Amino acid sequence: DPKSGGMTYERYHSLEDIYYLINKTSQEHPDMTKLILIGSSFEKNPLYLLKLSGRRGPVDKAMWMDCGIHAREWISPAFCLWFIKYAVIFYKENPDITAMLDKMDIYILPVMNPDGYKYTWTTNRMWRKNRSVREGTSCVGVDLNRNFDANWCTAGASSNPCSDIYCGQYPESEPEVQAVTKFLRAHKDSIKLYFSMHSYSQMLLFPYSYTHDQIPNHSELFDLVKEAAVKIRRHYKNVYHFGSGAKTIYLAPGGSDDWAYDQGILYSFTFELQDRGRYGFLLPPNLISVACNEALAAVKIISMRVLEKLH
Ligand code: PAY
Ligand code: ZN
Repeated sequence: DPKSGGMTYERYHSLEDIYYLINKTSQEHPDMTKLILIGSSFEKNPLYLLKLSGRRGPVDKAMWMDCGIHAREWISPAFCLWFIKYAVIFYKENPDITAMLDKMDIYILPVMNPDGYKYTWTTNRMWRKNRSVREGTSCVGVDLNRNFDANWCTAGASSNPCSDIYCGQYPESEPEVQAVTKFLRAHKDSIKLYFSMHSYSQMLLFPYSYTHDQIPNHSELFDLVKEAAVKIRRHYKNVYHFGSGAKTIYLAPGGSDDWAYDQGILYSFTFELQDRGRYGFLLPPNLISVACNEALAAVKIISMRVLEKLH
């Protein structure tokens, strides 16, 4: 299939396999990649970022992409691996990925919630949160996408530790969120683009999710996600809905994309990958390649447009 470029990542990988794969990629492409440890999870699993760069001198722009905030959304880490593989294979072959890597550094966090991801492989496939424990409750886990300091724990989140959308004891209480916010704060002058990958629903979302208020550059981001959705529709015949999070899916305070936006990263997106509910979180492996290729098309078109604007 020319669209997949011969990529054979049509399976899901365990946490150990993912660590192995990103480590191997960084060793095979020392000229384009760098493995960066940004912290560790509640259960002390490492949080590795892979930094991708073109073969050129330093640049002042960067893009961030995280996957696997939610444990059960397996297509999300699969997409980060897909993107990494695509970047190292098609740098200097495909004009879009070449331009992206020549003009910006790309920071990729393949599994932001390693403890939860591991738990979905061993114990409960439908687990969403991390695996932090606290005194006074037997319920485990905080929803990392409710734990950022962005209208934290208002409507759309829960203060009940047993809830799947539990916001945590205070904003940034979780080590996974602390590691990400620390890195982003330290790099916020260079990071211009932010992507957070989730599933399912097939949606291209942008801030805000914590309020129905519009962001100042709403129409600009609306046009970007619209163009990406049209492209997916044309090439893959799949429908993606698009718009602000609050209006398109539901109120979700304390999310990473809203927090990044309020830090000044004005091109901030959350993607909900395949499917629209038939398999939901249990997307079968034979659908990985289409799901990843269409998401890749969206990341590429949005990144290319943003690079044109920033020029
Ligand atoms: O930015 O509005 C946003 C993200 C909203 C997501 C959330 O954090 O709740 C949406 C859900 C997700 O990907 O986690 C959607 C899935 C289907 C769910 O579990 O409800
Ligand atoms: Zn999610």
